[in-house]
Amino acid sequence: MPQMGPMIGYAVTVVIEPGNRKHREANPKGWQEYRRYVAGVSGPKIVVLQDLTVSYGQSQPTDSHLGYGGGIYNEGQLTLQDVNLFFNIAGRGTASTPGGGIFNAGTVYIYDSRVQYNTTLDGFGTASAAGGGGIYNNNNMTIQRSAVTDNTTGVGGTTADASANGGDGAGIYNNGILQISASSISENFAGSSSTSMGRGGHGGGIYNTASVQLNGCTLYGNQTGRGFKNDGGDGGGLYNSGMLLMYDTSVLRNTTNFGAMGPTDFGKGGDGGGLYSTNSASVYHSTFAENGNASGTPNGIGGGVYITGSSRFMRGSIVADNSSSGTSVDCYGDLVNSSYNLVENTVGCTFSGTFFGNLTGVDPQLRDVQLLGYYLYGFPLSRTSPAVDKVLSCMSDEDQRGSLRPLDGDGDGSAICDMGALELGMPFFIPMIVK
Ligand SMILES: [Ca+2]
Ligand SMILES: [Ca+2]
Ligand SMILES: [Ca+2]
Repeated sequence: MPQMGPMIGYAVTVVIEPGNRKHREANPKGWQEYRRYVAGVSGPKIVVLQDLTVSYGQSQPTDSHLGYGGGIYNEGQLTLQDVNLFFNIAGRGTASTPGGGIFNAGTVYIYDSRVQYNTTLDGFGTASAAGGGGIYNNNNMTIQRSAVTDNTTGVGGTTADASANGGDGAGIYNNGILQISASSISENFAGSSSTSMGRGGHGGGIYNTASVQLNGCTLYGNQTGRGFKNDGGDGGGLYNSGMLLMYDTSVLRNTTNFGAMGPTDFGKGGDGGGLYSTNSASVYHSTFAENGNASGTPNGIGGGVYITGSSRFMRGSIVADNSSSGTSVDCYGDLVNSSYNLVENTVGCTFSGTFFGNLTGVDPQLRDVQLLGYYLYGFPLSRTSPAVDKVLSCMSDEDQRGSLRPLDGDGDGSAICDMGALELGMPFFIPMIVK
């Protein structure tokens, strides 16, 4: 049996360590026994999983929890520490179910873990594929120092003339309260439509309907689904129809997908290569670069960000070097009370309300993309970048790497915050020695 902690009310703590060789030798069937044990205890549970790989799981619609969560289904309190969730599938037969790697209906803490190569099953008949290829959060979740990469959502059902969409949120589908820090959401691909009239899946990296906060993260190389007879999915990196709070985060090289080009079927290319937001978005000290959107009828708009809705606030951020098949290369929408940003191309993008210190029409001189840590990428600033030492009222005291802000990047003796996710360090002056 797994080692059990003390009983607290109806809660029980279970710690299993399959990475511990002695544990493996003594308990080769520990994981199966744990599953059977947890299933046999009624009521809420507090479970801690350490150093574990959950892989090649597949959930069944006939399970007690309707087949939600290919690898793990949680309705108690669960902590994942150094856990790999690999190659799990949510759904079986004709039922595509949410949460390829994990479905959360309780409280989950994920630390130093990897959620990779998970998927939701394709939709069947007139059904859409379910959301959350890697993770579906329906309640409370915290993710730190982890990677959610290479997950997919399924393709929409094949029955013609139905609205069977590709699954939304290939990396993460959030319908609860989600906080992510120092983590990477990268190279997740949302499902396309099949031969039906459905659209491609929205939100390659993250699809948010409720509340998501990102702090010091990377959204890299995610992609939405293609609409073969309808629209391509919106929001390559992140699709937000709820509340988004973003600090010190790099959103780079995400793309939307194609809409139908005719001659019989037409659909727009996906909008918002990096970010697509239609409700409340507050973005601080973040960088949106080298994202793009795809063509269709009409072409997609907002290569970097597409930002409309009730609240549209951005401060100390960079939106540059993006591309678009349509108009509004970097930014589409109206930014309200937004100051100290650099938007390189402002076609389709306006500032309203009270604003100051924005730079437009200039290149931020981003250096090549760099690996900053565990799956974390970002674009450092060049020494001569106009974004250095420009944010007079700083909203962040650490950059994406956790380096302190502000630093005196231009070496003039006063330390002021930079625009974007990465703060440039102080220049070194080598004294010239003449003999
Ligand atoms: Ca540029
Ligand atoms: Ca600085
Ligand atoms: Ca300075």
